[in-house]
Parts: sequence; C-alpha cells; structure tokens
Amino acid sequence: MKRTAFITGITGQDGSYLAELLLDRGYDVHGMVRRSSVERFDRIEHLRGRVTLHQGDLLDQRSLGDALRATQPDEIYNLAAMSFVAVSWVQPTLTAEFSGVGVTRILEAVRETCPDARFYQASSSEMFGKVREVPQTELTPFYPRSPYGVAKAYGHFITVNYRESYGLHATSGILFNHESPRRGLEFVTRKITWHAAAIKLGLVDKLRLGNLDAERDWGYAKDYVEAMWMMLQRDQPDDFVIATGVAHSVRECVEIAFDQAGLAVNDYVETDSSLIRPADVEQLIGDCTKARELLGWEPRTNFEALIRLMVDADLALLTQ
Ligand code: NAP
Ligand code: F7E
Repeated sequence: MKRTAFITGITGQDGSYLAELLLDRGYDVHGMVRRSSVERFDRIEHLRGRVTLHQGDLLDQRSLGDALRATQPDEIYNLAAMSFVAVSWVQPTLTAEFSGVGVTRILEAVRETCPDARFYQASSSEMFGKVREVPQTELTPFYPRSPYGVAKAYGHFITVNYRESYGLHATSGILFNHESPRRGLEFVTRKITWHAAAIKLGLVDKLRLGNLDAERDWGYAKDYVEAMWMMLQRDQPDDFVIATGVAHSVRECVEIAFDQAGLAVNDYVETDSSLIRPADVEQLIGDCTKARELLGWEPRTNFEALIRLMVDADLALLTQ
C-alpha cells in the first residue's frame, strides 16, 4: 500500500531533497508551508504538482493538528526550524519557540491525531558545542554554545521524553553540517561558493568572512536525507549521529572553492570582525559508527567533491 509522509520545512534545503527521495520511493508526500506575502517555494517548484501542501506554522498548535489530521501520515519528518545559528543571538526567544517548543507542539499534535505514526526530529551537532569529547557520538554530553544549540537540545530531549513517556515511535537524528547547491546563501559554504562564482564572473569583488579557523564535519545534504528515511524504517525508534568523521576548516573551504573557480584567494578574501559570533563552536567531528552498523548508512560524498560541485552549480546559476 502507498505510504504517506508529512514534512515540516519542506521548502528548506533538506525538506526539498527529502521530498524528492520519498516521491522516488513511491510515497504520497505532504508538506507544511507557512504563509508569506510573497510565496518563496523555489526549492520545491519542480515538485509542485506532485506534493500536497498544507498551511501551518510551528507556532500555531491548531494548524499542526489540522494538517496531521487531514494527512494521516505513516511518517512525519520535523525539519522546520530557525536554522541559522548567527541569527539565534538576534532572535533568541523566537528561536526557542520555533526550534525548541515547536517540537513539543508537533509531538502533542502527533499524540492527538496520529499516535502510531513514526516521527523524525532534526537534531543538530550544534548541541555538542564546546565539545566534551572528540569525536562526538550519541553518548557525548551536550554543551550548546548558541541560543540555537540550546533550543535544539530542548527539541532533542522532548523527543526522547515523548518516546519514553508515551511510547511514540520518535527518533532523533543528530546531523552534522550538510550542504548542497540548495543551501541558504547565509551559511558559510554556500556564501563561499557563491562568491567564488560571482567574483569569477565579475559580479562582485570581495568575500568577507568571520572565523576562518572554525572546523566542521561537512557532508552532502542528499546523502543525509537518506539517513533520515533509513532511521524511520527501523521498528525500534532511536537516536543516531550522522556525519562523515572528517573535519575541515573554513579556510580550507575557501581554498578549494577559489581553486575550482580558478582564482587566487589572497586577492579577494577579507576577514570582518562583525561576522565573529558571540561564542563560536571551534571544531565538530562526528562518529557515525552506530548509523553504519544499524542502518547500513555511509556518507558517499567527500568535502572536496562537495565544495567543487557547489562552485560549479553557482557558476551555472549565475550564468543563466
Ligand atoms: P533551512 O533550509 O533553513 O529550512 C528550514 C525550513 O523550516 C524552511 O522550510 C522554513 O520555511 C521552515 N520554517 C522555519 N520556521 C518555521 C515555522 N515557524 N513554521 C513552519 N516552518 C518553518 O534548513 P535545513 O538546512 O533544510 O535544515 C533542516 C532542519 O535540520 C532544521 O531543523 C535544521 O535546524 C536542522 N539541521 C540542519 C543541519 C544542516 O547542516 N543543514 C544540521 C543539523 C540540523 P520558510 O521557507 O518559510 O522559511
Ligand atoms: O557556520 C564560521 C562560523 O553558519 C559554520 C546550520 O545548518 O550547521 C549549521 O550551523 C562556521 C561557524 O553553520 C562566516 O563562525 C566564518 O564557525 O555555515 P555556518 P553552523 O553555524 O555550523 C549546524 C549543524 C546546524 O544545525 C545549523 O542549522 O563558519 N564562519 N565566517 C561563518 N559562518 C557564516 N555563516 N558566515 C560567515 O561569513
């Protein structure tokens, strides 16, 4: 029988790739979108005729219940969040509402309308923050370093708590940074690849960055949404780290991107102290042994290939 999936955050980077994956696997795909005076569905424009969209917002309990009642999903992927760490200091309480308490709202709506559905929560490596051990696993204690990380830690534990309190099939994926040509322009990899392409084409002349020494375990979003789906295919709900196990610096990202564009870094890149965060996460490296062993999941795209493909995509985008 055709299975039904419901995705919050379907207009985001991950939501759009996950919708494609689920359609390919024969699902009836529903997504939640929030009202805006200008409709911005660029990432799912090519899927518009194949997915059903429901108006809703993580701030609005009624809309969550109504959308789930109408959909009666087998699987729910809660990807919606205020996902940009830097802005979480500017809008700390709104971030807590979206990315923290919003998880309780949707879990309550699940309990009320479809308690047998399988639920996925988009948890984050930002919860490890000022890391307690290297590499980070499912058992590493959290020490978040931003209002975003704190909100995600709440979302993570409320998911665990509803699994243990009410027997919901609720799973939390602790995903390390993952990028793609659909990544928002404000995140560092895409900011770098877009600028490398734009400088190459003579559209802009500088790239200003903050902390070049920060290191992240960066993977490809397409590989990571597959892990989300794999987690919900298990009869046992659980928590999984999804990562590549290799960290690179922002500086290395710049070097690869500018090399791909055929540009010399020193001519174009400047540091800007206004882009330094009140508290940064210096290094994240994940250990995805549990996912390898229990899900059979493997990252397929390495960092260098990822950054090069993103530069090529930005060059193509800007020459359209
Ligand atoms: P993204 O591109 O920023 O997408 C976020 C999505 O959430 C968008 O569809 C956005 O809708 C929606 N949204 C935001 N606030 C909402 C609200 N109040 N009600 C309903 N929808 C709302 O993020 P992403 O990179 O795809 O990430 C997906 C999820 O994984 C997020 O929860 C993020 O925090 C988490 N995560 C991401 C990474 C990563 O490296 N990408 C790593 C770990 C965890 P609009 O289009 O209307 O803005
Ligand atoms: O920053 C440094 C910055 O904004 C990465 C989100 O998807 O992954 C993401 O959060 C690093 C930081 O991602 C600039 O200080 C330097 O150390 O690309 P980012 P993030 O903060 O790691 C986690 C796992 C999530 O869950 C989040 O939703 O790069 N950096 N210069 C810069 N960062 C930005 N954005 N812009 C700069 O100019």
